[in-house]
Amino acid sequence: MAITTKATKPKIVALAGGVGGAKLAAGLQAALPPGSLTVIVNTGDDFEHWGLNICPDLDTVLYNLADMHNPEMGWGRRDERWTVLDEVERFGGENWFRIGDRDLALHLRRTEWLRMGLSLTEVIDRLRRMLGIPSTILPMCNEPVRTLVHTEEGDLPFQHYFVRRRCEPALIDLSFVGADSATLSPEVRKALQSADLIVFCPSNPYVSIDPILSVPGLRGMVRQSSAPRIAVSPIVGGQALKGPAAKMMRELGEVSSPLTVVDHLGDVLDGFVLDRADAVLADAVILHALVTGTVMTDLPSKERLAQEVLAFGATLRQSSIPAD
Ligand code: FO1
Repeated sequence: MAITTKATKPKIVALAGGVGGAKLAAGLQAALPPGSLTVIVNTGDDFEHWGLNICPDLDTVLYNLADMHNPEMGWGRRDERWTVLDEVERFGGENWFRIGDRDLALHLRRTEWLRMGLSLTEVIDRLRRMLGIPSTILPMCNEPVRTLVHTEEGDLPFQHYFVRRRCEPALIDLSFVGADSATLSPEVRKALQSADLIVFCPSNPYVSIDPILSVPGLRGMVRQSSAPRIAVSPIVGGQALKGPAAKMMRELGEVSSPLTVVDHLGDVLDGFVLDRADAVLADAVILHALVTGTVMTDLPSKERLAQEVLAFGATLRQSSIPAD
């Protein structure tokens, strides 16, 4: 089955977290027929702040798929204003985590709906419909799972490590608090069951992808899926394009290389996409490999990479069908 044209309606599932994940998700949405894409999003970064439920990775995907994102920061809204943040600061409130005025409106509504008893899946679906997004966006689970960063300076909740401490404390390990009690939502289960292709977006393997795979049953479903599973490297030329993935690899005693990502996720993958800057490593990838430009600077470059990933997926799908 071809999974590259807009004429058919394939079911593509993307696993995403962070800015790189949201960028490829936007490219996939642009490359596919409306309704073909489901993005399963990391919620390990979520926390409570100013009494509100904050879901940074879900919101980054929402804003990117609605083309409302701030392209400079990668997170938050375009044309943002910061009046409330300044006033909260005036009254002695915390200002290290910057919630803009427009972004605040989404946080107020989400928190209100969650307090009314809606699940996070229902809340995100309401928001994406209101934003006119044709793709399905699913939190990895409805229960709270919180990434706790074990550092040489002690344990830090994720946003305290990431934003407040700017990822400075050296990483020792990570845990996903609450993952043991999380469950696969019917929506995530159905999406994975019916997937024609599973794409691991170029997201940090430790703090964006691992929390998703920590939801009991999810890794097993990906592993047993008959759909090709492809990851796009978040490491280009030894560096993460954004975020602390390369620094984390070094602190964990690994080399900051796409091959480290392959080692880390290899058991759930069939194919791996490397940037041209890392072409010399392609032969060392133990999976099917595609070398192409993976740096996404605007919508055309996101869509072009998405099309290449979809075409790569189609070749893997064909090669897994036994010949008559
Ligand atoms: N990242 C920052 O580096 N500084 C911030 O003040 C900040 C605020 C923020 C507010 C809402 C939101 O949805 C995301 C925000 N982010 C901020 C991004 C976020 O911390 C990270 O991108 C993710 O958690 C990592 O994937």
